[in-house]
Amino acid sequence: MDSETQMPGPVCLIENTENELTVNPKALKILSAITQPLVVVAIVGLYRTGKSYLMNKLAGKKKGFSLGSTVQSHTKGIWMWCVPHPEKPDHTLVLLDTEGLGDVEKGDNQNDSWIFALAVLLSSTFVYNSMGTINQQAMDQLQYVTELTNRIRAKSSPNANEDENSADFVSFFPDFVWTLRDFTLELEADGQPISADEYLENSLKLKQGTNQKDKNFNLPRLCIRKFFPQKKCFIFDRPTHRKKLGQLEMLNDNELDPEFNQQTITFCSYIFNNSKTKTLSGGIEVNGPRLESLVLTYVKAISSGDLPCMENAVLALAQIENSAAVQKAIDHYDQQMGEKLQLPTDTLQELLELHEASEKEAIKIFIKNSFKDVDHLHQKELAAQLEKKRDDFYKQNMEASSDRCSALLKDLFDPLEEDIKQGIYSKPGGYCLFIQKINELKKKYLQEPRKGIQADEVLQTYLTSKESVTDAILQTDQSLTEKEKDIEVQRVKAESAEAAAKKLEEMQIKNQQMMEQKAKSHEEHVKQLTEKMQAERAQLMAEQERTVALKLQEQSRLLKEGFQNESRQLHNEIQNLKRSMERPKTTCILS
Ligand SMILES: Nc1nc2c(ncn2[C@@H]2O[C@H](COP(=O)(O)OP(=O)(O)O)[C@@H](O)[C@H]2O)c(=O)[nH]1
Ligand SMILES: [Mg+2]
Repeated sequence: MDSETQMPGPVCLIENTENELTVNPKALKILSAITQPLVVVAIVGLYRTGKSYLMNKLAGKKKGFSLGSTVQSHTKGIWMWCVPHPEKPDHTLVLLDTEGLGDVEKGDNQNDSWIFALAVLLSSTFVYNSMGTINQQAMDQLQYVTELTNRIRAKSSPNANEDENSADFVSFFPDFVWTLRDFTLELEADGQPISADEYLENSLKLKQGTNQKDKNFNLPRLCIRKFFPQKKCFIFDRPTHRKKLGQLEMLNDNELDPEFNQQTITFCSYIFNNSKTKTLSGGIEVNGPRLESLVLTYVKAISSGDLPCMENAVLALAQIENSAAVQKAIDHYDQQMGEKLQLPTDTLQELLELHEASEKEAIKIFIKNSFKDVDHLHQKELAAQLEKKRDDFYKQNMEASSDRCSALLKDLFDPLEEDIKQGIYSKPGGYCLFIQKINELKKKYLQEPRKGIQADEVLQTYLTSKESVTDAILQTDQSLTEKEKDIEVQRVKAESAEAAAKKLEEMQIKNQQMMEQKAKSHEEHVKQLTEKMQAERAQLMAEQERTVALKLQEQSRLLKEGFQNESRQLHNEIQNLKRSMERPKTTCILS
């Protein structure tokens, strides 16, 4: 993180008032300046359970997120603090603290579940914090998790015959960490010591039974298991004597319970070393501007009464970045051509080769900077702009050549024209002298370098315009017989017909070259796009394989616990996923 984006303390990112969610532009501005990939850790849970205190530990600071807040005294919503990542160089750690999440049972604020959903959507590690043991009350608080399916959509248009299933979410849901504060139990099961993770695993076991009570018991557990296959649990002792808890911020580590200190260190080092970079479908790593766009898209959807949709958010992001990618590619093309092109070029080939090389680099830049370019619309836009630029250069090249040749002709032939006016050639033998002079000047003209592709054409046009003058000199030359004059007239005619045919042929060749170039451009676009699509497909397969593997684990666990129905449901999801992986890859059509 650059020094100018170093944040002295947290700012509110999303404000949660009674009726609406609003995004804080100041926080967005901070995000927009962070170019590094982000690791986003969000914490959620009931108020006054030590969330902010723990987040300050992750920030490595004693103070930051304010502690002991009551619901009234602080802006409710999501607070953000971006700090340099302590373990991953060139990464920024974004801490998201939620403020004022109420008691689920009171159900007094609709927006609380949106804050919960947003914390899930925006983070790469999602910390659920609660006091004491994992008892029914803690589970009940997790009602927000069971609501997630009604709060979030993964795809904008789920397959008609498949209900949206948890598999669609799982690949892009954050890893789940449960922190248990003031934990007083011994970690053991059947008299054997167990790890915190095993304790969590056991707490999430389902109950056999079909009555409402069992269903209520099972639902949040099943949801956590389905949504968050990647789970971790940390327990914490009470940090200090009850009386000192109020001034925890003032205390030095050596005044805290050593167990608690150790547990905090273990937790922080797990987060620093294992929390992943926030990544979107397609392996897109989230940096500051991208997180900014996600926040805006999600909050806008919620505010307008829609469900925030993960796929749409990625598409909205792609829209912004792909337009910028087209511009970046075009800028590069312009810069290359500006640097290397000197008009007029000697041949059309020279111009086209330069275009081809610059275009190739431009396409590369576009491909590198774009993603999810639906129907290749942006690439087509790039192709159209490059084609227009090539045609413009073609025209400019002709004009530059014409201008240069006309100026040259004027320099060379002006004295001759003056002589004609003076009547120098209007005498016996004058025609022969005139033709000699013309040939001499033509030779000089042809010897001049860098006349460009219009050299012949401009000369020919000039000579044609002088045909009547030539004829007049010929006819007035009394040293020639009528027969000789006739022969000469025929010769001049043949010469001009030959020149006209040559001009036509040259034009055809130019057209042919331009057509070939067009085909080559298309080929280059398709070639680079195909490579990218293959890479993207491999990425997608890897993501899906990861999901299938996690789902299979969960399925076998459910089976072991004797939950055939739930296991079958998961089995179906896995089959759907596998089927979708077999679908033939979309072909690359770019016209
Ligand atoms: N009992 C207990 N209190 C804590 C713990 N961590 C922080 N506190 C204190 O609990 C109060 C609320 O902490 P805070 O971090 O603001 O909780 P939040 O509302 O969940 O963010 C403060 O007075 C803290 O000093 C803990 O692990 N156990
Ligand atoms: Mg707090």
